[in-house]
Amino acid sequence: MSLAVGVIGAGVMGGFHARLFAEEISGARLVAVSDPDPGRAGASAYGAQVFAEGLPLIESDAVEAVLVAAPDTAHHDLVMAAIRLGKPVLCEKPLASTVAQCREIVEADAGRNLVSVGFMRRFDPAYREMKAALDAGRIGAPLLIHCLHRNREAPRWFDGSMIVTNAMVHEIDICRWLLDTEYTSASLTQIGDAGDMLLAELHTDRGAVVSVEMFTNAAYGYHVHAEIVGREGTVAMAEPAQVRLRRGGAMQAGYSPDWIGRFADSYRLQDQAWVRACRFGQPCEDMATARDGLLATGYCQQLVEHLPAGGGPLAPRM
Ligand code: ISE
Repeated sequence: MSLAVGVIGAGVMGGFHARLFAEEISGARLVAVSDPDPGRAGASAYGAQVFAEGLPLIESDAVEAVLVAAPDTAHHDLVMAAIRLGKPVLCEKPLASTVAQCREIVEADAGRNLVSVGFMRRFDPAYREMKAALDAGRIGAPLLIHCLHRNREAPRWFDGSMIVTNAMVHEIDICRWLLDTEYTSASLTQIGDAGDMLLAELHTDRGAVVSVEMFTNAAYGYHVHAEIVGREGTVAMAEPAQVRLRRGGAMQAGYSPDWIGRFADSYRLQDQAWVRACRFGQPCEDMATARDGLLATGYCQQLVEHLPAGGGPLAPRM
């Protein structure tokens, strides 16, 4: 029998996940969508039941598993409700807004493994190939990861810390996963006075360094790139565009306007892996756990605290 999934939140992310469960993910069916805006909920529901709020959706007997794509501040209560009812929950990042809230979730989930966090880059074919090359020893010991993360335009509601908590959090998670490491210190340079460019250098407990250029108003498109430099070689992402347009003496490759275009396959593969794990009761290898969500929120909080001083020590907050 297929897994009955309810999606909480019908904004850009919730709407996208709802479509995946309704149309693309095998072994799943979309049975409910909730959003305070009935028009938005209806448009993402594909005929499934519509709720105005997330809690009744979680409590509904028709819902077996829950995807949370509600505003960040609502994550904690919704995830805790799903744990209380013993329902698997895949929560968009961040797991919760504060370290204390994440810790509460980790404790409630201990030994049950009901909680997954949507760090979808772990399912991106390019990152996975880079990790496979690294783990197979093809580039020798890793020394440095160069990361670049550019958004076309920062949303109007981005505050000074969201360049870290909303955007750079992906590099924090994916580089921990790639290198199987924890961070020990950071140096941070804010470039310009618009608060939209940050250069971070993160040191790890295995000696490798992670450098991240974050630019949230890059104008030309959405662009994420990474290269791992090892002792015996490097492995880097190819530019993601699938085609090249040649015309008038020039060659062009397009960038998608946002992360949904660039990471559509990652979301699909992540949601598929989650559904498979829920249906067959197996742990989903590579999926970020509640503990990974706690660690990511903890590092972000420390980085935000270090922003004014330009850096400082980091430690995994458990
Ligand atoms: C956004 O919230 C995401 O999660 C995207 O994956 C990320 O690349 C972007 O910078 C964030 O604003």
